[in-house]
Amino acid sequence: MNNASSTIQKSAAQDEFQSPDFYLIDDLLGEEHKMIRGAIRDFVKKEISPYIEDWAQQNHFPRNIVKSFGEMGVFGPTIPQAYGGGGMDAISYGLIMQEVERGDSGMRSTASVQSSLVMFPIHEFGSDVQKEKYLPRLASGEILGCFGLTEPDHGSNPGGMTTHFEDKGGYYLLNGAKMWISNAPEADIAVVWAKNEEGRVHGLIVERGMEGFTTPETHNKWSLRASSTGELVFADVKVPKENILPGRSGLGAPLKCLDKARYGIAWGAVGAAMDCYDSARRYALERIQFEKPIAAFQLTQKKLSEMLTEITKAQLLCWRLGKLMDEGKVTSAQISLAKRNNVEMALDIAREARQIHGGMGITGEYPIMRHMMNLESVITYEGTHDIHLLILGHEITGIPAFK
Ligand code: TGC
Ligand code: FAD
Repeated sequence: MNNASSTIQKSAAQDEFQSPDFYLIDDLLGEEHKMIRGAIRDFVKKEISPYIEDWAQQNHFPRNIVKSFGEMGVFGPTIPQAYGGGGMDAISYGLIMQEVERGDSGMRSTASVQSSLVMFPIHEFGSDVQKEKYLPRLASGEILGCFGLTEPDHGSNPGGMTTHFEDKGGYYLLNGAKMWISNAPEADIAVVWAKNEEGRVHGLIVERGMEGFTTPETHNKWSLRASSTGELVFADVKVPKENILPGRSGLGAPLKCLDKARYGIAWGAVGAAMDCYDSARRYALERIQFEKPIAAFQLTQKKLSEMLTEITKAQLLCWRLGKLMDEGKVTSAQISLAKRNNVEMALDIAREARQIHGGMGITGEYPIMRHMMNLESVITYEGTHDIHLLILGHEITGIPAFK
């Protein structure tokens, strides 16, 4: 495997992560699940943890990680093997997201966009030619994709989008702009959601190099600094007709992709929380104040006990959600509940872990502050915390309170 960090100095910190499993949830997993998780955990320890603080501090997206993720089977784990995917179940996909986000939410962003928001729509709604053309190269990491739904004036309300295309006979003419797009500045292709002349939403595959298509980078982020974020700008882009996704139109198409990605985030957030908890537990046992380890004080034990309780609940939620997904019974509202609960849980744990680390908690010597800042994006993207609450409110009452 390529060393993904040739230009960045290796950090001194050793990754000694040990995963909490208080309710023996491992007993609910198959041997293959544990093998996949172990392989990704080792990969993260060797290829992400030693470098991630420097990547984040330097606002550097390590492009080589894309190829490495492809080699490790991180891209498209649930896509059939015939298209280069892993042909795995939903629990395996979740465990991969958990381990990658344990390393960093920005790294998981790269992976979940490629798998759930680019490969999934091409596999689900694409033509056979599109599947053969793009999926194997996306799976191997030869090319990177991004997903353009959000616009400057339409975030929580993507149905209001103004990006549009006209049928010009031989091609579609695409105009508009997308904002806050993960992977955009580095992406080779973009799955873009735009309205036709009748106002119906369709997915189009736009390739880098098409005239009038640019991807300016978003600067000055305090969050997801190792992930590359940007805009997608379309100025009279001539998109070949064969690049429209023929299988489904309407807002439900991108929202179906979001279900997949939100599922992955529910697992990923557990990874970030476990890393914060593990670091806090170790620090509390080592740090001496008043001639005792701070772990000996009841207030520290309260923090650690509550962290472990919340992680255990979130682990069980993920496992059950994965089972429901594998059985084809999962609902969008169930996914919203898990995404919402687990990201808030991870953010709360990051904040408590920061307290346990005292002043050291604000430095890059420990992963806490990076996770905390990352999670501020995770709690906003893929549907904000409050939008997921309203999705649940809609499910409970039958009344949509969005508008
Ligand atoms: P609404 O009228 O409720 O629905 C429109 C159509 O969509 C259908 N639908 C779904 N279909 C599949 N899966 C779902 N989860 C669905 N939710 C709704 C619905 O049945 C309807 O179908 P039809 O056939 O009747 O037309 O839509 P609305 O406009 O009222 O909006 C509802 C709302 C607010 C929940 C939705 O717009 C929403 O989820 N907003 C949040 C936007 C969001 O999450 N954006 C994410 C952008 S991508 C991103 O953040 C990537 S970050 C990646 C990373 O770096 O990891
Ligand atoms: P707004 O929608 O303007 O919301 C602002 C506030 O108003 C929020 O608190 C929200 O909850 C609240 N609000 C809005 N509507 C209501 C309502 N009806 N009732 C109550 N409260 C409401 N998008 C993509 O398409 N692709 C990507 O790859 C992508 N990557 C991203 C990466 C990062 C780092 C970030 C930060 C965002 C990314 N996004 C992406 C965009 C993300 O999905 C949006 O930021 C998110 O959906 C919220 O939209 P907004 O930022 O415009 O906030």
